[in-house]
Amino acid sequence: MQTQTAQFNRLSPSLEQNKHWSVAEIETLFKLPFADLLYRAQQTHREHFDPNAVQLSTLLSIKSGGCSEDCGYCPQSAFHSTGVENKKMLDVATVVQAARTAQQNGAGRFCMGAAWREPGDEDMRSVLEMVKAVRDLGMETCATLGMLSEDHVEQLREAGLDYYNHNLDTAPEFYGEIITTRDYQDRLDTLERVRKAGINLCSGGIVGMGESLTQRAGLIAQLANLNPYPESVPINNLVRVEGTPLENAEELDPLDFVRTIAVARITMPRARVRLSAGRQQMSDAVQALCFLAGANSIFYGEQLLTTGNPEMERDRALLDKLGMYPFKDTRI
Ligand code: SAM
Ligand code: DTB
Ligand code: SF4
Repeated sequence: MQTQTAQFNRLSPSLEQNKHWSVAEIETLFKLPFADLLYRAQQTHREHFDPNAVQLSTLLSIKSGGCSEDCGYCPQSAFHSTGVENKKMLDVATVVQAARTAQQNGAGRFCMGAAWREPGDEDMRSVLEMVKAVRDLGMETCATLGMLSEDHVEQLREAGLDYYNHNLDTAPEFYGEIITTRDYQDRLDTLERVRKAGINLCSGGIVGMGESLTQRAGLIAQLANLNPYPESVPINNLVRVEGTPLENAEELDPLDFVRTIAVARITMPRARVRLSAGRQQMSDAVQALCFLAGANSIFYGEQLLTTGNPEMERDRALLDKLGMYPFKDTRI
């Protein structure tokens, strides 16, 4: 696989004034004839990006299981019996070795995830060391640690964290049916603190949790109307894990997943839209449609946090088959 360095997307979304999107306008996009929607998404995509370049992020769970939040989709919540053990945090050397391996395999960004409602001060000390060490390898760094205080945001900024992932997950109207241990405003507050500190935002959501089309449009409206909208937008297809309240959620029509990607691309033209969880269950054809709809980032590596992801061989073969190549963002 060849690597292409940044020639496109030189401008951060923060340099442009957001258009305000109503939920109704976004719902209208969702209802466009499929070909019209994809054509519009592809046009938008080509205005801002090399359409054949895809950004590769590798995830590592640095602290798994036993989380005190009750997120209905999540195998790591202590409220659900999923067989995921409550493990202690990985040590710094193990994390750096995993990052080195990810880099050798072609990933440009390394994302460290922890099953926390929020990190404690002691946890932060190790996380900061990890961020600095991974950054020293020359990789982009991302962390997802739950809610953050201003102090913790500041420490991450000083350590040089490039991206903070914190998802809105779904529309405000549906949120209470999925999570009861924190509210939507808590999530928005953390995003605001991260944004203020100048750390790039990675924020998206999950589809296929039984939300209505209006609620799916409501999630996209929340993200697109953040001013500025996130630099990185992961769109996850629910991974239905046995033992979670959503284990029997009705499977989303794959074409509706593709539509969600297209609508994210149109409403957040300069964001990196990530085709995130749920790829293992997706055919190559559906993934190709997602790329056509404007997805230009994937999680790369055999494991997400606790569930599987396509093998790297399969991903390399897919990209080759589509004439696509990894893209490395330059540090903003
Ligand atoms: N605990 C932190 C938090 O919730 O922000 C960080 C880790 S948490 C696992 C990160 C994200 O993973 C969640 O916000 C959710 O969007 C996604 N996620 C978790 N379980 C999932 C599942 N079963 N299917 C799809 N996405 C999932
Ligand atoms: C995101 O939006 N998706 C990733 C990452 N951010 C942290 C997590 C997906 C988790 C899927 C379930 C699991 O593997 O536990
Ligand atoms: Fe905890 Fe994050 Fe899972 Fe929610 S999504 S239970 S906060 S690890």
